Amino acid sequence: MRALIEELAQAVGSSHVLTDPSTRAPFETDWTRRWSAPALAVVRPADCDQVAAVLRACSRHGIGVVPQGGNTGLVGGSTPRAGVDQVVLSLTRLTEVGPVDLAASSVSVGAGVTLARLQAIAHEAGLDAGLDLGARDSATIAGLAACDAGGLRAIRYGTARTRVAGLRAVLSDGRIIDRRAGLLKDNAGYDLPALLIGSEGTLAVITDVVWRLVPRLDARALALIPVDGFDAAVALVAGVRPVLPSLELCELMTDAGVALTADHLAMSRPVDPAPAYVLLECAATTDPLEELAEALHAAGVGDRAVVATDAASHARLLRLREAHTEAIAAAGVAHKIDVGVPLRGLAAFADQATAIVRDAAPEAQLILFGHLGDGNLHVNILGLHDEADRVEHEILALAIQAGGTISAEHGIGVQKAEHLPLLRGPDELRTMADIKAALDPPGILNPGVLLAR
Ligand code: 2HG
Ligand code: ZN
Repeated sequence: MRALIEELAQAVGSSHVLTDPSTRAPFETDWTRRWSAPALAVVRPADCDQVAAVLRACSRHGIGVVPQGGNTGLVGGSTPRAGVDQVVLSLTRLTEVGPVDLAASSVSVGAGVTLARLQAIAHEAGLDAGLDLGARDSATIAGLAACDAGGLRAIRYGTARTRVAGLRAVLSDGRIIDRRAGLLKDNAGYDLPALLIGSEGTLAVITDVVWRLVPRLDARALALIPVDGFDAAVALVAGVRPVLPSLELCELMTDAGVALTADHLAMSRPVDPAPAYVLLECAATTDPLEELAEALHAAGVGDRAVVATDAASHARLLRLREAHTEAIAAAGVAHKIDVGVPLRGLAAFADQATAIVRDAAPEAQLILFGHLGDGNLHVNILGLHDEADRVEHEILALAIQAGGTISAEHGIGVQKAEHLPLLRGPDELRTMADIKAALDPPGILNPGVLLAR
């Protein structure tokens, strides 16, 4: 192993090859604390050429490489796995930012640029990133692209896939795919960048992304609406969505989540307890409040909606939803199951998932929340023990039965690699394995992630 460490030091400089356990530690455990294992080293290249040199060295030595950005993943996809010889390839030093191209409405950024920085760059240019999520201060652009992150505003702007206009990436043998032209129309051959989006670092290492920006909309209105349950929440979406072209956020919370999060934030609860809550935000160039109020009135919920009256109450209500993850993490190490379910089946799914948890672990605490407009539900369970695998399996199977998916935005990672065959048939899995073998012949990129070994 010493030969590899020396080659890595030659590639990136010895101060950027971390071998000491205490300096490696922050890169070896994920945000949830559920996934943790030692790496041989953490390597921190500064640019695309150094990434290629690192990958060539690891290929030669047959050592696994775990690409990592802000380490905000939730499914064990960007930290090492136990029993495998691997290095963590940290991309946080790739922070170059090109000029904003106003005509094309895009900007080229290095892999390690955080979402918050991209948002600030876009804002300065009168634009917006068109993607937003709670981990914005740490989550990095290449990670968002590699995992096809979705977040809070996907109903309007789509997921990361929609935002990526081009990218540059390195294959495990050092070959470079450079599609940074960022053209909207370019159908000359296979869309290799599209293949890398959502590949979770198993096919190539993304080093640069050309990000498509959207107009900045500063006039915003927000309302929190208590509802009688998930069916009522879905009915509310059906009522307001067609008449609210400015709708850009449509979130779902339950009483368990609101109580825990309000407590965690030491915030007084903004509404009386209800089985569920819908949070709606509209954004436009002129104040959309009237449009929102009319839609709520027409949907019959005008009198019970809590409408943000100023910037502070607006931020507080948004924070109540966003801080769910932090509040849950403060309460313990949760089992997180990120599913997508067609909206027509959401309420039945929630009832059945609740029954699964109650029957298997009556003491466990279930918190359901998520992106209602996308049918993307975050099933968080605190206090699962020996029954955890069974519960996870049953809930994933339930999502599939409902016509949904076992991963809506967090990815498959290590957590769900064994479950992927529940959803994708043998022909599709074989095709995925063939693609993996073609792009990563030595199989060193993120071993065990997405495709079980
Ligand atoms: C969110 O929507 C994130 O806040 C995290 O996707 C969800 O903690 C979770 O399960
Ligand atoms: Zn989410």
